[in-house]
Amino acid sequence: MAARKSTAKAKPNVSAEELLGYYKDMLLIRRFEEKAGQLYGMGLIGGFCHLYIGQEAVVVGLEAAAKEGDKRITSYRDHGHMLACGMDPKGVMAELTGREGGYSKGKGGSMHMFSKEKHFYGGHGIVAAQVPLGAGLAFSDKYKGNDNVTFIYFGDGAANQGQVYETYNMAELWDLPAIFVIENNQYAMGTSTKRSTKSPSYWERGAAYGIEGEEVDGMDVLAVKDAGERAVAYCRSGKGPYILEVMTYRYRGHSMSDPAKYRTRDEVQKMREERDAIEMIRQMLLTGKHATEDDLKAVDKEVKEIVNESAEFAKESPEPALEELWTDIYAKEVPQEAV
Ligand SMILES: Cc1ncc(C[n+]2csc(CCOP(=O)(O)OP(=O)(O)O)c2C)c(N)n1
Ligand SMILES: [Mg+2]
Repeated sequence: MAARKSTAKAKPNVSAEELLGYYKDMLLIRRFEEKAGQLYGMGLIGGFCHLYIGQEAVVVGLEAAAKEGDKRITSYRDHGHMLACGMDPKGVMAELTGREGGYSKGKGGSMHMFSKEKHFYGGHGIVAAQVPLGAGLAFSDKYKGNDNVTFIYFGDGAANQGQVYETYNMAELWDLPAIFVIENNQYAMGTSTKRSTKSPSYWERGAAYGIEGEEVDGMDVLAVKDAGERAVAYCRSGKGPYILEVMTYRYRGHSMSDPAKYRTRDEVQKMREERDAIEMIRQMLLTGKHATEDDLKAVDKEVKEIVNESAEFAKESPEPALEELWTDIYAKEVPQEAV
């Protein structure tokens, strides 16, 4: 096996239409997350809420490499993944506000949403728990004999967990069509990767199990798409799993309750100014004369409308009825004294 590090800069072999599509998809995630942040501040969203701002290119780039029937599973930082695979922003926002119109009828919240239709399997609050579950999803496709793949997203912090390596071992042994996507945003809550491992890169650890992999610039949606296509082609052809370590950065705190004292404002500002994925595509569209400022303004407006509508829907949708406490639970019979 030959694990390798991708150094080739992606060639933008995409049409203007596709570029504009990635711009719109990334912008939708960013504006949606900003709105979620606002609603949280207003007390309309309770509990935990982990925003994906800064990491948009990862999921948009990889979704561009996916086809119908491919599956995805991720952690609690999941709103972007849901929007990118085509779930309805209204249903996602209403779940955030704990309302009936949400994907889990308002009973799951930010970290627990699913869509069978879009093959989105959560939303998992336990760090790395989605990794073996994702291997199970990949196993089901292998068992059924189709050529679908499963994208298993997890963070740099999760990448230090034991269950990840048990999963690598089985996934390679069984040649599972699993793409392990390590979203390396450089921090696990307040712990920087420099403080949590001496290993220079996470994707190289796959070599111990014979798994192919590469590092990707996660602030460049085209590079992500390019690497995603390589990973997908490899997995679909039955060669087994693949690891993508996508180098990215989160602009906001770990969750809404994180004051982010473990890094400087300058560090965040520098990333925003010099490496922002949305800005990069914006410039590419303008300098390549694929779009005018007015075209981009129209996209911004359209995205804003979608997000505002989702927020309105989320505010107007009723809270779940009290009886809903006794549905979607494991107990077949509810003790009557509890009703
Ligand atoms: C098993 C377990 N241990 C600890 C936690 C608390 N916790 C929640 S998120 C997190 C950090 C994970 O960081 P990373 O995997 O890099 O993902 P990111 O938040 O950066 O997306 C920790 C320690 C948890 N939820 N589950
Ligand atoms: Mg992280």
